[in-house]
Amino acid sequence: MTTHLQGSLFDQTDRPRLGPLTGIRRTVLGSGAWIDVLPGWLTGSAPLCERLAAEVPWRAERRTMYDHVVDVPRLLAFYGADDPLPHPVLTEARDALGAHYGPELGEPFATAGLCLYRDGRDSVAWHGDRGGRGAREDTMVAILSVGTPRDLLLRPVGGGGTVRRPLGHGDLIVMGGSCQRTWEHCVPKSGRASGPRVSVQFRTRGVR
Ligand SMILES: O=C(O)CCC(=O)C(=O)O
Repeated sequence: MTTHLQGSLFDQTDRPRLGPLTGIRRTVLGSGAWIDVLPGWLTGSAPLCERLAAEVPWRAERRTMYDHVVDVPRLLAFYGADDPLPHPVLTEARDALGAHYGPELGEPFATAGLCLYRDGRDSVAWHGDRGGRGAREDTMVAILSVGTPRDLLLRPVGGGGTVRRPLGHGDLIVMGGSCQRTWEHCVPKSGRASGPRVSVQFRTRGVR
């Protein structure tokens, strides 16, 4: 049984629940960048995704491209360090990540950015999280994905092979080291994905 099939079966349980972080596996990407991946960290992802999609105060993202301001095809919400998160399991996730990565990261995860990909037509283009300190300093961005899996692609800035990770059903990925400066990532449109996916990105203070 593939990890993702297992993930989708455990996905339906009512109460979202986090597992231990002990099974997380690191892949060194190069140029000081790495990713840690833990499939199915959270069980009960499907009802959590439904609840977040329905209850979070989503807003459309607009971005200037050339001379035009255009809609980015996905919805967003941002929770600052002092804002209560929209579900207790997200607070639990942020704190568990902070405890696990604290010694290496040197500071806690503080903020949560949420993105709703309503269906396979929603996407985000190639970018690094280089707002604020992310432009100059190594950091970590931890992403918990619930709902229908979508591919997250990573490639080195300036060209090179692409790494593809399908993420949904409670999967965790942590992008670390220089990843936001020396690599970029995107979620391309998908003809296959039909259901919604919510991505929850935990970042340190001053990184966007
Ligand atoms: O959907 C994702 O997991 C990636 C989100 C992302 O790259 C971003 O919002 O910066």
